Amino acid sequence: MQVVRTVCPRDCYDTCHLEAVVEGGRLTATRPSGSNPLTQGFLCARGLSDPRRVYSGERVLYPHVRAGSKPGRSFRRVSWDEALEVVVGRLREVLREHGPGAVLHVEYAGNMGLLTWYYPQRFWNAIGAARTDYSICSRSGHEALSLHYGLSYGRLPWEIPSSRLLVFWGFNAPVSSPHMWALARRARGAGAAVVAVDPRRSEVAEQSDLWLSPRPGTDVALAYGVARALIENGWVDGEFLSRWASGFEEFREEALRWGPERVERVTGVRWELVEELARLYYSRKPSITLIGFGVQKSVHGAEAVRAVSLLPALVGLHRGFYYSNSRGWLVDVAEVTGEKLAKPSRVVSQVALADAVERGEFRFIFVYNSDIALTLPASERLRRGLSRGDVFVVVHDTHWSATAEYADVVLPAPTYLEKDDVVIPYSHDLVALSRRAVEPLGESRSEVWLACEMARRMGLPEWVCEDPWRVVTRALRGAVEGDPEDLLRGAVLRLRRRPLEEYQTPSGRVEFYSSRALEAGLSPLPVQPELEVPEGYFILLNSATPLHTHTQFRDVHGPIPPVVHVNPRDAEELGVRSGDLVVLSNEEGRVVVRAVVTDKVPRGVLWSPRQLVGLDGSPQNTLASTATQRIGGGPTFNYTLVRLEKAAAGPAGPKASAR
Ligand SMILES: Nc1nc2c(c(=O)[nH]1)N[C@H]1C(S)=C(S)[C@@H](COP(=O)(O)OP(=O)(O)OC[C@H]3O[C@@H](n4cnc5c(=O)[nH]c(N)nc54)[C@H](O)[C@@H]3O)O[C@H]1N2
Ligand SMILES: Nc1nc2c(c(=O)[nH]1)N[C@H]1C(S)=C(S)[C@@H](COP(=O)(O)OP(=O)(O)OC[C@H]3O[C@@H](n4cnc5c(=O)[nH]c(N)nc54)[C@H](O)[C@@H]3O)O[C@H]1N2
Ligand code: SF4
Ligand SMILES: [Mo]
Repeated sequence: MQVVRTVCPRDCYDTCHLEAVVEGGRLTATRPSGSNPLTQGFLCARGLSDPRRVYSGERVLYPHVRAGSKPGRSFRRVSWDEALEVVVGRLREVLREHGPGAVLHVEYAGNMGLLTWYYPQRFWNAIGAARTDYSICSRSGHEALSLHYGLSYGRLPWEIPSSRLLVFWGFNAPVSSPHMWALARRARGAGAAVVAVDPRRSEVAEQSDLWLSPRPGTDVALAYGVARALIENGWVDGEFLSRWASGFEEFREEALRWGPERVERVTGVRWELVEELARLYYSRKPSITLIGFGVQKSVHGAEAVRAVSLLPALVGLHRGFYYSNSRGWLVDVAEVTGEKLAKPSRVVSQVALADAVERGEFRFIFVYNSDIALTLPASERLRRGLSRGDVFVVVHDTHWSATAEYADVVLPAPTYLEKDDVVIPYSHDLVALSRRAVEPLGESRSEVWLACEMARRMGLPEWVCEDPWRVVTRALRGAVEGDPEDLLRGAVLRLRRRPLEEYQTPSGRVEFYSSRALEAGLSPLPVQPELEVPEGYFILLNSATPLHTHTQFRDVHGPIPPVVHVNPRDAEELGVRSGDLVVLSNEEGRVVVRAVVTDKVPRGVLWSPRQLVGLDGSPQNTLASTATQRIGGGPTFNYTLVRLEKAAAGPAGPKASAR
């Protein structure tokens, strides 16, 4: 038996360290490793079932070329050589006839490794292909924070246990960050108060000392309410504000406009609770406000992040929030992607990708590390675009993704347990090698190998294919304490970060009144736009479930539950009972799911596990809008407007491509 120390590279707050147990060349188990204190001796259900995912029947093991029409899984197995000849041949043709702007690479964080995610971009940057703006997940919030704080980094998880107040604002940590949540529970055991701000009674709301349930998209109003209560009660830290902040007067004036009546009317939260939260902010220091990606994926999510992030500054805390620390590290990612040596020809919206693909703006689309046919908005239109006769689609994935059903060529990739990589976490600051435990399955080949092989066949310059470890160590030099080369020898290194009291704004202070926003033609203060839900529509929220990472693990844990939560009074009005089939619909399309009648959601609000596939085979994201937020271009998944009605008698039979 052999034990290999490695790192989970999944798009997850926790970036666990784990041990892979290998017997006779076969991975038999994964278990927590002690080298990362955040892992705390446990893995989540996904980390524990990695061996099953590695050996899943859904693995892509060989290169395949399409043999039937799209969508579908009719492919012919071919050699790597033949597959690459087809891919490179078509790529050359498109470049010659339409230029690099007609070539698009789309990827995201299926595996966050520098070599898996970033290194292959050297190839695409060298030919000047178009890329996306990475707006799908957290970008709007990063941009929002940078308006007031400069960079968006905040507190580290290590500070959670000694905090006296933890405010989870639109962040369902028990599900989306089980290890940070475990630290929060420890803090609570030691007397800390835990607060949840979430429209629905989420897992975090159920386990909190105080739960505020604002209407979706009204967090700015709520934050101004808390600010007003702090100001009126004389609970703000005047000394801190005069030394470290600017624009407080303007902010104060606006906050005072948010009196109890107005806040209650807009948010639906009783003033008593608003004041209670303000009191906790004042009386329980230090606190951390953990701002979720969830609250930020709303109609004015970036505005919400702006407003919420300013609350801890009012009570005198330097960056008293956590959002994501990825922009606080000094890692030179552009070194890995080769952006320094070559630039993409154009950058397109990832959120609105369906619009561009449907219009036929690309002739060649290369997808890796992302399952766009399920995860991007307006799935039906995106799928129509991927099925166009004039577009050639290549997918490089570990598993048969939904997007592979729209591919012309599918190439097999090794999972993280079959290759070496380095993962940069976004919450904690520990870096270790994500080490290969077993040989790549079938004929799967890594992203690095593929990029180099394509570069060679295309005759691209040598820098594209520079030794990956040389590239990684260069990107990490100065960014970690110690020698990056020690990673290869099994060291756990700490990322260096900028000081908490350093603000990279033009004034060098926390700018309550943001000069950058003003310059960009935005409101310098956070704004709460008026929201009106059209008659007959509900707001559909959707968030993560414990057994899946986005679309992954359906092969191991079964489908993402195709259900929708409906408030009992809404259900009664619509004549819907638990277990009924219902149709969710809007201008983009329709999805059939099963109703669960529950008071976990308030009236007018629905909730579904995100990225589910409906019982009619339609993805949830058929309903999601390609509208982008003004700040950061982010999505509005948590403000998806839908109608709900009982499905006509007779179950909607699943379609063939119900994946
Ligand atoms: N309705 C709704 N939709 C959403 C969201 C929402 O809240 N609601 N959230 C959005 C957010 S926040 C995100 S981050 C996106 C995520 O969207 P995606 O990035 O598309 O996420 P996954 O479905 O996990 O797709 C990752 C793919 O990478 C593959 N993969 C895993 N490891 C490797 C590897 O080592 N190499 C290669 N080549 N492939 C690998 C997996 O098999 C999988 O097919 O979804 C977005 N979509
Ligand atoms: N198990 C699991 N964990 C994951 C992932 C996964 O797929 N599975 N994905 C990872 C990724 S890529 C991401 S982006 C994160 C996301 O993780 P989180 O940041 O926790 O985000 P969500 O789960 O999308 O939503 C969190 C909460 O926001 C609430 N919410 C929705 N709209 C609003 C609003 O207007 N105001 C407020 N205050 N709250 C609102 C929702 O009801 C939900 O309970 O999780 C990461 N962790
Ligand atoms: S998915 Fe997240 S919580 Fe689960 S093992 Fe990986 S890093 Fe840890
Ligand atoms: Mo995400």
